[in-house]
Amino acid sequence: MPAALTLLGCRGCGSFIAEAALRLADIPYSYEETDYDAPGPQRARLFALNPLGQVPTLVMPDGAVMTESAAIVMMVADRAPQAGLVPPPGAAERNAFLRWFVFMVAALYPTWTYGDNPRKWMPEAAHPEELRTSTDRHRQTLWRFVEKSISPAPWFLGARFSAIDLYTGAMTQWRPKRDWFSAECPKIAGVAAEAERLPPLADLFRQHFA
Ligand SMILES: N[C@@H](CCC(=O)N[C@@H](CS)C(=O)NCC(=O)O)C(=O)O
Repeated sequence: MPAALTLLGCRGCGSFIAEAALRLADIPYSYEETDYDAPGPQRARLFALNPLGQVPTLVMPDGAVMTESAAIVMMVADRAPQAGLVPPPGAAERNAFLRWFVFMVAALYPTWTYGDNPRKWMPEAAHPEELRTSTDRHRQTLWRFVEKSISPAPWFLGARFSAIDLYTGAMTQWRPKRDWFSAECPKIAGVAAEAERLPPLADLFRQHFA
């Protein structure tokens, strides 16, 4: 039995997505809680493994490092297609999956990256918080666009579960948070609620977001 994967993550963060994928795939892993903002040995370890200082960061049994939630999801799907994370080539949902999967990581995720800690990106600026305001606003525009585009039944892609439901479940916990989605984007809120009810993930959702 090879040594388990090691996931560096933090409570309530996007590492939840990688962890949920590993659980759905029944792939054993060990977990290291890593506060990417708190100086100390764990943060130093994170930066040594991933110069972006981001979670999820995954260390493979042979010491190789994987970063980027989407890459980790694809790797897990390769190893465990039965987990249903990625519709396979030829599946009716494949193109929609590719589109929204990349949208989650390429369009939505950076709005938090740049908005969470605006001073990091604008150290000289008199009002760095304006970057948070503008990225928060942009994110709401993006979510409203998603809301108009999808017809969940009950999953983001329709009848088929996919990793996008994990992104939706986690990202709707972040600004502008669940109440906003319930009021403004009920279809997205419904997808998130459905993901939270997945039996293998209910505990994990609670650990990260309760
Ligand atoms: N593109 C990366 C983004 C990961 C990311 O931004 N993670 C956040 C936590 S939710 C983080 O580590 N932020 C710290 C930082 O960017 O300095 C992915 O999809 O994994």
